[in-house]
Amino acid sequence: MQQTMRWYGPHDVVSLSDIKQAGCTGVVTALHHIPYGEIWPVSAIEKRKELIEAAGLNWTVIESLPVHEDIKKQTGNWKQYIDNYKTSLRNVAACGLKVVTYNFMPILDWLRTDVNYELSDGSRALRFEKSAFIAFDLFLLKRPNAAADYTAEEIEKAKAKLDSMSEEQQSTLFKNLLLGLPGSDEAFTPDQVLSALENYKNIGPEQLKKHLFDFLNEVAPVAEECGLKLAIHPDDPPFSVLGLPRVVCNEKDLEELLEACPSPANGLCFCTGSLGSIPDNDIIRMLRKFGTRIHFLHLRNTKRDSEGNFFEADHLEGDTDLPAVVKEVLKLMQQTGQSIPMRPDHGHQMLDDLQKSTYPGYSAIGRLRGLAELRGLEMGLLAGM
Ligand code: DNO
Repeated sequence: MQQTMRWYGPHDVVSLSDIKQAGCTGVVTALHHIPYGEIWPVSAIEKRKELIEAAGLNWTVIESLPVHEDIKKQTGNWKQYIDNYKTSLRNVAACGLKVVTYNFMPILDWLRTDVNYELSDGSRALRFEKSAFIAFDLFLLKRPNAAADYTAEEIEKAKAKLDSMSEEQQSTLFKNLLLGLPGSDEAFTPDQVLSALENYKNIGPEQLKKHLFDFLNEVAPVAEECGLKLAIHPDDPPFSVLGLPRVVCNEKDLEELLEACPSPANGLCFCTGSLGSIPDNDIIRMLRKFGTRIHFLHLRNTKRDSEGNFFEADHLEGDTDLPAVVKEVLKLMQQTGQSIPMRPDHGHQMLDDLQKSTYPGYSAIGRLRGLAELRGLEMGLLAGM
C-alpha cells in the first residue's frame, strides 16, 4: 500500500517533515482555502504540489475536492458548479494527480459528540454517543420536529444525559457538533445549520441518491477521460442524522452507486472506520465485492456498544479485524498489480500530542502509531504470502 497521511496545508501544526519522518511516501491534501464550488486553478495546484515535492513527498490523493451544496440539492447554480467541478478535475489531472476523494453528505461531514474521550491509558479519542447526540438535537440545537425522529425511550435517555451534564459539558457538546468542515477553522452557527436543514426538508434518500448519480454521470466520464479515479468517502456515521438523508452508508448503497455509473473512474474511498461503525456492514465481504473499484483506503477501527455508541479504538483493536482487512487488500493488489494508496485515519492524541492543538483526530503521534502498526502488519503478512 502507498503510505500517506493527511496534511491540512502550510498552516497545519503537523508539518510535511513530521509526515516524512513518520515514513510516508506521500500526503493527502486539498486546497482548503478555495471556497466550495470554485474552480481549482492550475497555478494553485502546481504551487501546492511543488511545496510537497520540495519536502521529498508526493501528493498522492486529493482529499477532498468538495461538492457544492447546490449540486447535492440540485438548486441554484448547480449546473454551473458541476461544470466548475469538471474543470477542476481537468486541472488536477493536468498537474499529474491521480485520485480525487469527495463525499456526498448533506451540509455536514463527520460528526462526533466527544473529541477528547479519555481512554484507560490516558490517550484521547473521538467518540459518538447516541444519547448525547439526541440531547444536542432536541435540547441544544432545538431542531423543529426533531422529536418525531426518536422513540420515547431515546428521548428519555437523552434528557437524562443532558441533566447529568454541567453547563460547560453542554457547551462543549454543542461546539463539537458544530465544528466546521474539514480544514476550516470556522464553526457553523446554529442558525446556519437550522436554515440549511430547512432546505433539505423535501429531499429524501431516494432523491439525494438520484442527485448523486446525476453528478457522477456528469463528472465520471471527465475523470475517466483524463485518467483520474474518483473515490467517494462513506457517510460518517453511516446513518441519517438531524433528519438528513445519508445515502453512502452500507453495501447496498455502494453497490447501487457503482452500478448507477459503471465507469471504472467511479470508485470508493473505502473507510473501514466509517463503514465499520455499524454492525450490519461486513467489511471483508464488501472489500471482496468492491475490490477493483477501491481507489483509496482509510484504515482505522471503532469499538461499538449495544446502544449504538462507538469510540475510535487503536488501529489494530476494535470491532473490525484489521489484520484480515490488510490481508484481503494485499491479495487484491497482487491480483490487480496496483498499489492502493492508504492512510491511517484518525489517531489518538497521545504523548506530546496531548499538549498540542491539532484538527480533532489528526495529531501526529497517534497517527504515526497507527501507521507504524499497519506498516508492520503489511510487512509481516507479505512475508508469509
Ligand atoms: C474525516 C475524513 C472525512 C473525509 C471527507 C471526504 O476525518 O475522513 O472528513 O475527508 O468526508 O470528503
